Amino acid sequence: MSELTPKTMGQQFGRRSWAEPWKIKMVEPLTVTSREQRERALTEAGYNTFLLRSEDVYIDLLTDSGTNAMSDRQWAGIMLGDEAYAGSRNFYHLEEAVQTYYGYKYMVPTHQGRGAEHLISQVAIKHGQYVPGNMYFTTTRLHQELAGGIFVDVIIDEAHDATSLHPFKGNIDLDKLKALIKREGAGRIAYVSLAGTVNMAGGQPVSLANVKALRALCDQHGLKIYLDATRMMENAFFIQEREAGYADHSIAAILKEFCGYTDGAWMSAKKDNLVNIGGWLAVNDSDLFEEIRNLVVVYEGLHTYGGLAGRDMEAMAIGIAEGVQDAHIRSRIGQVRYLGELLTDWGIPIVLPIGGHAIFLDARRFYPHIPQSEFPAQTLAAELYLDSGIRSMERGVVSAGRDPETGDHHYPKLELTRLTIPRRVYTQAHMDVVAESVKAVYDVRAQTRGLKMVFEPKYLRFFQARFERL
Ligand code: PLI
Repeated sequence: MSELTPKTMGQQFGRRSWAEPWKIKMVEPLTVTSREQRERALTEAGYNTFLLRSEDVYIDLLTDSGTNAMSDRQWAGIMLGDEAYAGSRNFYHLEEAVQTYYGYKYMVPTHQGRGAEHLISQVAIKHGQYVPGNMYFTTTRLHQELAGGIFVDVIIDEAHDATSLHPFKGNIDLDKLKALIKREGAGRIAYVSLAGTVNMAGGQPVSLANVKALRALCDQHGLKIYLDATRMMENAFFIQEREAGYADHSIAAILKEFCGYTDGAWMSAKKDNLVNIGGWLAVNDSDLFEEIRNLVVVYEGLHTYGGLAGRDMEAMAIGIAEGVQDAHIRSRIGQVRYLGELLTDWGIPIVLPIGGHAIFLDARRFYPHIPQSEFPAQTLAAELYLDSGIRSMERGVVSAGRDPETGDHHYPKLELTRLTIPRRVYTQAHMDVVAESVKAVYDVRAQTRGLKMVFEPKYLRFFQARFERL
């Protein structure tokens, strides 16, 4: 494998562009606001981009979750919705798509990813058990903690270093996991919580070699592996690009092989599966599935709709088959890289290697004069919005929340502002506008002051916290 730099990583595209494998059939007008309007909107929103109204936003890079553009096939599928309470034909189509592309035996739909996280945490964690994982995700860790679990980060150290060019920064450090097993005993571990393209690390992938070795270790100790498959199709792209022997394998083949090393998966279909709402939970063990099938009725809906309309399940089944196409993923990640390379060319600090779903601005290096206690990444998200109406998201100390034991802030090493690219929504020209706005904010960085938090909700505070300028 050749050395990775933002430039060499794009070389597999050769001279050929990553142009989108689709054309535009319908458009949605955008609103352009004045600086004055944005000052007012941001103050009303307590300097939290989650509290802005979307009509006050120009280019919305808050998240890639549920913000995808559906295809004409998916919209046609919406008209085929079978809105039966029980046994909708769209459920069977979805079940077949999950079995075909992910390879798991049993599946229930859920209203979105966290519905599935809730179910798997409730059935697979006993109070006081440890849940080792490759870095936390906000909703995942919260559901694990609410089920009585204790999250332990076992990702490789490189993941916490925004500048490390390790090609698989999402990998589990098997020595950290072995040490936990040795210290606590396998019986005190609920399962290994493995995520593809680790969101909080910058969309960084896990290698097939890592999951294979993890499987072997878990088999020695009778441990299960459950996968957060939310962005696993994007993870498969990085394996195809970087892992020896996989260049000629399709994304679909790599996805299925990877999932085959795990015992089940939960999914936020709002990402890779190209829909606006939905999720699922799939496992191979029939006894565990019976428990899940029973619990889904309590929290989501009957096991053949799980909180979704029949039409949503149809769109998801079609989205799974579209999302796994090589040409789709290649242009999706190509667009993310295009933006990232514009920024690195201007010397703007971002997480490298460029990940799957977003560009993560490194707010520590962007604002070295703002201490983490004054929320540099939140500040950067606010400044970007003020400059151009672009909406981004904090992924730093605010997102990390507090330690449930001590009540102190978690101070993560990574203090990031995420520019998340919705799938099939924006054009290359939009990416140029975004890059120019980041540059404008970077040019005046020395004058920028941090924020103080003036309201803090108990759970997942980043969604609703309010701030004021210092
Ligand atoms: O937002 P949900 O409930 O459909 O999915 C939760 C969820 C689980 N795992 C991972 C890796 C996620 O990224 C995730 C949701 N992510 C959001 C909303 C995001 O903006 O990244």
